[in-house]
Amino acid sequence: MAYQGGYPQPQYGGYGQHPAGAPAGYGGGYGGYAPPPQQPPVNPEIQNIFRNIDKDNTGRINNRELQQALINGRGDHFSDTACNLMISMFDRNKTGTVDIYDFEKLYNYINQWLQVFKNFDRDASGHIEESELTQALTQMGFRFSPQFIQYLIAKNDPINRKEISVDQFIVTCIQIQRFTDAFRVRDTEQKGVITIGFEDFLGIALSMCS
Ligand SMILES: [Ca+2]
Ligand SMILES: [Ca+2]
Repeated sequence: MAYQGGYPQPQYGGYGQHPAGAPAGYGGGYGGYAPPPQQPPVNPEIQNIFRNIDKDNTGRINNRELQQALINGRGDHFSDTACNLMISMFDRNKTGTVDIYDFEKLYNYINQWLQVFKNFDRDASGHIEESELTQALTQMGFRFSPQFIQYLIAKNDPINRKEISVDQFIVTCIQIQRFTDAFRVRDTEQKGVITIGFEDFLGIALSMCS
């Protein structure tokens, strides 16, 4: 599996960890199933936001509730994919929902992405166009060909608006980061080319779909 060109080089630093300009994810969770006994209280402002989003008062926010709360620059709700992906990153007990402690981290993470998006949306159009995406990915340490950038946009943009929305931008960046991580550990000589076994390949691909 050859993957020429796009693969960031070590001199950019931090690549595959948290490329410059992209939020660090995962919030350090994974510790256990319940908040630690000394869990600090959640900021009251975030408690209010949580209560507003948790429409059915279950004390947990699911994909649908998060979708209802997040609107992109086209006035559409964030996609199923985007909300599932972000919830899965902070959902410590793997229920597909987040409690208030998970939500505090998720909320900060989303806000960091919104800030990143705003910084890269140079013309303040509310979308990321080709030149803006090129610049964003370059600053994150990637070197992609114009053709690959066009492919990324076309993949997200079936009606050919030549732009991607904020939720598509977040999903695209997270997926690229994850695949880059998987690639990098196999590219031991850092040549930008790996040989990969079929099951290993399927394992990576399927893990990205879950
Ligand atoms: Ca709920
Ligand atoms: Ca723009």
